[in-house]
Amino acid sequence: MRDFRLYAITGENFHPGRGLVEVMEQAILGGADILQYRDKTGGREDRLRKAKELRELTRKYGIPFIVNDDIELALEVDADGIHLGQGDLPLEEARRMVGNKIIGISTHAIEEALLAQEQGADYIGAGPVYATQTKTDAVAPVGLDYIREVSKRIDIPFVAIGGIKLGNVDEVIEAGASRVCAISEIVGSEDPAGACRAFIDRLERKGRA
Ligand code: 3NM
Repeated sequence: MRDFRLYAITGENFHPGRGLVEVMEQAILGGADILQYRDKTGGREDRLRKAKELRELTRKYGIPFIVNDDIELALEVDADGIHLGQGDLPLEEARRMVGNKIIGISTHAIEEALLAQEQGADYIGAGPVYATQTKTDAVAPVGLDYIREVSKRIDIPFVAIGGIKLGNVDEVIEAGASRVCAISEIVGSEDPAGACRAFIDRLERKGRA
């Protein structure tokens, strides 16, 4: 898959009164270079409409579009990939369904990361690095040690996630992450484009250091 640096995920609770597409477009304009539609609430019609709108948006900007959990929806809108948690469909089964689309897997321990890699995941999420209010069923924070371990032992791309803010991202990068993901810090910002620019700036500065 094409590499990325800043992974933006939808979180509509964080921007009441502002449109989903408007906020996500701001994130893209600020430098987010992969986008995931994650929605644990909406009904089928609602989800389909939003997924189609985001598919159109990401095509316009030429960035990958990933759907969380719902393989059927991902196929219906021709998303570039699917993101699965540990409790979701087994990776091998998902691979049969999506062919060569991108498959990302959330991991919270090195055994899960190694297994996802072995089974052919295209990338993994590594987290939650810090406590997060965004994912209600998140496991306890795994901390920077997990990022250090994954960066040493895993060869496929990994993205750090969970409680990542502009105030702590430097240490996440220092621990070995070259890709980060944030929900609340991006879509909950008054200025999503500015938040993304600031994340990119940190990633670039650390990359050059
Ligand atoms: N997955 P925020 S943590 C969706 O650890 C998600 O797998 C996680 O939101 C994992 O940036 C998380 O607002 C929530 O903390 C991230």
